[in-house]
Amino acid sequence: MKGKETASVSILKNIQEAVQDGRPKDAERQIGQALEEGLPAKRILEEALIPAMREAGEQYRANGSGIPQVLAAARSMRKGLQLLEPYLEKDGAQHRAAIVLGTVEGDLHDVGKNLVAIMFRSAGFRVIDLGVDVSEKQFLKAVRENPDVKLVCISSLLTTSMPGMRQVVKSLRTAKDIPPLKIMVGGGPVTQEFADEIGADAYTETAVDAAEWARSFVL
Ligand code: B12
Repeated sequence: MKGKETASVSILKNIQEAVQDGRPKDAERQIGQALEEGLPAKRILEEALIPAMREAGEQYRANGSGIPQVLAAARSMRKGLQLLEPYLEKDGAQHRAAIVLGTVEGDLHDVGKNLVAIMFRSAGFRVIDLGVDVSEKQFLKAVRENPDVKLVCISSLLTTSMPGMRQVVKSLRTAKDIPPLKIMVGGGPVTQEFADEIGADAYTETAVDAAEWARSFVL
């Protein structure tokens, strides 16, 4: 039993390194092996993929690595998420409600948003992912076209795209033809104070907590 756990820890470490160093093919192979050996997808996500991206981010921030490395890590992360997604979704219940999700206008960061999408799908929500660089108009259009939307999730990784987030919240709150819905915000520079200030219903630091919150507060 102890030997098996040691092997799991070692394969998780290998996956983390492959993602962090931007080796998507290697990451893919290792994740396939881990799944075959029975490691739960959630554990691979939480103990290898998320720490890998966090570490790649730290290295970038400390200026130890350049944009090509960060992009290679983000690509490996995306590949890994694609592989895990069907396994994470299997654990989900039937659809609870729909959520609209997007990274706000001017912002192209999508790794965190994609994680939020996966966590919501695995919690049983139907996710309408609008992608990145999503304008206020696109958010409103998606809500109008999908009457079962109960929650709008907005991601921002840049301080310069945070005013756009404020604007989306304001429009969703004031548009006369949009019924009351919950709004959740998140991403690196976003804080609870900022969420309160712009009138969002919720902020959480991680994608895992976001889905937990929605499970409790959204039908
Ligand atoms: C990868 C990356 C990139 C990649 C993006 C690739 C991609 N497809 O996403 C590239 C190279 C393209 C890039 C470009 C830029 N980047 Co950049 N980038 C990063 C980096 C290194 C990692 C981000 C990441 O993926 N993190 C991993 C994920 C898992 O974490 P996360 O996104 O924070 O998400 C978690 C939570 O925040 C939360 N969450 C996220 N969204 C949401 C939404 C909701 C509703 C909820 C509840 C929760 C939630 O859940 C996730 C995990 O549980 C960060 C540094 C860092 N440490 O964050 C800089 C960083 C975000 N970038 C930065 C900058 C400045 C830029 C550029 C302007 C650089 C430039 N001069 O060109 C451009 C902007 C391009 C644009 N218009 O968007 C700055 C932002 C500074 C600021 N506060 O404004 C950072 C912080 C780096 C730094 N320290 O300078 N970047």
